Amino acid sequence: MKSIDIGYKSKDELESFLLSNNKNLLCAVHFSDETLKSSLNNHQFAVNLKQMNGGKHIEVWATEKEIEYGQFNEIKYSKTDDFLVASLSASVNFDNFENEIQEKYAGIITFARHQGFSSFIRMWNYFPGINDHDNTTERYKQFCSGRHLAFKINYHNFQSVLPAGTAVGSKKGNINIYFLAARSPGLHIKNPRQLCAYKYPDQYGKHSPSFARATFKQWNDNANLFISGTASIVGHESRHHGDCEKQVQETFRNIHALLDTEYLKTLKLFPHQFNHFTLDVMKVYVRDPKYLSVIENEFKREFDWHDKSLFLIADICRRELLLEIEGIWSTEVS
Ligand code: 3EB
Repeated sequence: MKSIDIGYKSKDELESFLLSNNKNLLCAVHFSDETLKSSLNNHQFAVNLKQMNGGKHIEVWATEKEIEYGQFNEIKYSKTDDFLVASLSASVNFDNFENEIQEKYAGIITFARHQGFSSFIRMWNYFPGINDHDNTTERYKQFCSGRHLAFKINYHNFQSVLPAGTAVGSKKGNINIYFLAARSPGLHIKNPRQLCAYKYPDQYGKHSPSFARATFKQWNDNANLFISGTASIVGHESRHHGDCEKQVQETFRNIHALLDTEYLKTLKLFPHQFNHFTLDVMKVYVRDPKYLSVIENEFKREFDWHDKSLFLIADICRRELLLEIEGIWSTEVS
């Protein structure tokens, strides 16, 4: 049985899914450029990203475990005995973005620690104007600096505790950060085709991006593999400028490198018998809707991925990148 059950549902499916499976809602993430109707109970929030083709799916996190809901300043959360799912929504001053992000991250780290969940497993970051320049420094680079400094101040050897991550540009509105944290660390996984992002040279910003390419986390009798936002980057360099088809292919190679059975075996993920991972959800961030047909054509070779995917229109953190893909896999542990 999955400890965390994640899937995309329509609004109509949500209620009946929870009832018929006897599950509790950990969180519901609404991806839309429309304002959310008020009075959403428990842990629901909206991210200002439009779905392709008018899609209206909700990212639903559910569990059979008992949940405690709460709110602390700008952070809403749900927690079980084993994990914490929390989200921060805030308006920020972009003239002082680096400091604002460092403050928000310091607040998140303190909050999670206080709750007893000091190990971050997976984090998502959405904010408007990711490629805009304020005070001569690109907003994404300022974001990276703020996040980097908050982790560095709060953890010894902070690179080793970084969660899998995504940082993507929305069109307008609040910044949204949401995350999964646990009581003990997950396993930090490197991508053999890519340089660790926290080792990027400073041409990509004064402070390197603070995320792991993937994390593995075992719960009781099941486990998750969280693959970070992955793009057409080999080593540290963007590949295939202006060629979306080739960028999709390179991105797929990067994701397959992390799923490769022989590679995973060398990591000794868990002491139990090795099982294959199955994909639960995938998000595909596309810079411009005009690329959708090219991307979907490449997905014909990955049709099981296509069925599980949510396609979102978003800005990617490097201007030359036309798409980014992330996913969550699960497996039973026997
Ligand atoms: C990259 O590989 C592409 O800053 O949290 C992907 C996933 C990317 C997460 C982040 C950035 C982040 O560098 C961009």
